[in-house]
Amino acid sequence: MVEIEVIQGDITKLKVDAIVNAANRSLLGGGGVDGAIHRAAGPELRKACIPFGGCETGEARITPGFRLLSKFVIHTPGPVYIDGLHDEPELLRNCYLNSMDLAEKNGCESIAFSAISTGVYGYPKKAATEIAVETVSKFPCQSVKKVIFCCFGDEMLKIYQEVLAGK
Ligand code: AR6
Repeated sequence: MVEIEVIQGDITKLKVDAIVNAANRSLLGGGGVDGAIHRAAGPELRKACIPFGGCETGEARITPGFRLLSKFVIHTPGPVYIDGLHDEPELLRNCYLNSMDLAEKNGCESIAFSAISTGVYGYPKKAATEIAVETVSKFPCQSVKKVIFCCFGDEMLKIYQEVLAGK
């Protein structure tokens, strides 16, 4: 079974095989964790994303990590939360599934997720965390041995800890 760890910190500092970026559909950078990842990886990251021509919500693309310590960056645009009745749960689940799939296809052993859609895109934090934890826990991992949920603040950390403890 895959090992799941929750940490609080900056995902750009992690030395793992892949970090997952909460991107937008342009894949060309933005604010939040996306901006932090592009700044830390350097301009090569944006150049590597241009040929994709964007990415649909819930899908994922992989690039090298360039100046990051992580070997790869997996970019996935999460859903903008409207009211929960616009396929948001399924789209968010797809972000985690497609990211795990790319990590597997690229032989990753460790992967760190940011809390996709829980910032600017407004997904209720606890509901998003339940989807993240459930989807990753049930994923049929082969090469991936360790999944890290990287929380940026106390509130998010507490929510992940509660969800993992089944509360
Ligand atoms: N390390 C880890 N987590 C972080 C970091 C960091 N350095 N910085 C922020 N977070 P958001 P979204 C957390 O808004 O909601 C961008 O402009 C943050 O606290 O980055 O999916 C994109 O280009 C929150 O819990 O992503 C899109 O346009 C989580 O990362 C849009 O925002 C996600 O927050 C995507 O919105």
